[in-house]
Amino acid sequence: MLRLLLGCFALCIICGRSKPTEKKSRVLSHIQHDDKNFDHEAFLGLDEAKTFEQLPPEESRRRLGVIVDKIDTNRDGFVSEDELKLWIRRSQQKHVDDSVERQWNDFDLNHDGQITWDEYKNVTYSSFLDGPQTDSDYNYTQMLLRDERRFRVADTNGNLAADKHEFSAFLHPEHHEYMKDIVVQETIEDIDKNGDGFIDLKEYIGDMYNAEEGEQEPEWVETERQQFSEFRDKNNDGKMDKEETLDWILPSDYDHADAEAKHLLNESDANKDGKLTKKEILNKYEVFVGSQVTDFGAALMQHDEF
Ligand SMILES: *[C@@H]1O[C@H](CO)[C@@H](O)[C@H](O)[C@H]1NC(C)=O
Ligand SMILES: *[C@@H]1O[C@H](CO)[C@@H](O)[C@H](O)[C@H]1NC(C)=O
Ligand SMILES: *[C@@H]1O[C@H](CO)[C@@H](O)[C@H](O)[C@H]1NC(C)=O
Ligand SMILES: [Ca+2]
Ligand SMILES: [Ca+2]
Repeated sequence: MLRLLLGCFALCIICGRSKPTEKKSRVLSHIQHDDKNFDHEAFLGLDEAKTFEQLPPEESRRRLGVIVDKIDTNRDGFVSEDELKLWIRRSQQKHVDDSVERQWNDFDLNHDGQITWDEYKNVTYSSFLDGPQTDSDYNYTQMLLRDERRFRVADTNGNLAADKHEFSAFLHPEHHEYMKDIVVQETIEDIDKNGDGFIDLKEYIGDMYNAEEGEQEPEWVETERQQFSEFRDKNNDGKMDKEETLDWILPSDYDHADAEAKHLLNESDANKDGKLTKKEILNKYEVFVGSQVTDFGAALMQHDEF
């Protein structure tokens, strides 16, 4: 499964402008064990998914019907796998673009169409810069350094100011080839507790699961251990290096849109002819748009309400 990287951003916004970001939740491992919401987000985009979760089933179906007509770009009355894939790609891109647009004015204080590092820093870390707190759970100094490092990588022309494309790369580095190294570096730093620059098995599991006193270990934890040995640690030296970590978080042979399209098709193609009618889709509307708010869905909603 693909490991999800959330930009530092979502959390920054809920905590209010004055607090920096919580980097460690960039990684949402539990998503791996809950496919359902993943589909809805991929299919609808985050904002739409949120809206749909509030709708009664009839209205949800009606709106899905409208979407189906849009997906069927060649208007042959069927939704093909390619059309589905294209739609999902567009939803993903839209989500990224929307998030940049939405946040732009909060940071571009002087409205000159650039977000300078100073602007970003002042907005995100204002209370810390006013007077460093000591009672915090977070090391703001470290987070600020990390943000600056990422900002400098995103800032391709090195003028310490981000245009929309650079700011998008800063917020959503996992979507940009040139941000790959910094994504890997941050991921390793998050998980590498003993500071040797590698992720060993204990650290890998520790990132997703911490045994509570007396609790029976869930089965997926053992599965993850096997995953580590069989797939993650390719050279079998007991730890993941940069290259192995990259393969894990941004596997080059994994296309999220492709996987989601196949998954949605398989779930709803009742007559197994390899394409979907509107009826087939509406019959499985809960697969496409969901039917209830889960904890995870609720958490995502908060991120967007500001
Ligand atoms: C950032 O804050 C400092 C201190 O308040 C101020 O001097 C500086 O002008 C601010 N920079 C920007 C770009 O707003
Ligand atoms: C916070 O991070 C900075 C920079 O990495 C480090 O020098 C400092 O010791 C850390 N402070 C605490 C309290 O861990
Ligand atoms: C396809 O869907 C069926 C149930 O509709 C499920 O049992 C099967 O595992 C799915 N296959 C894939 C490859 O997702
Ligand atoms: Ca500016
Ligand atoms: Ca290895």
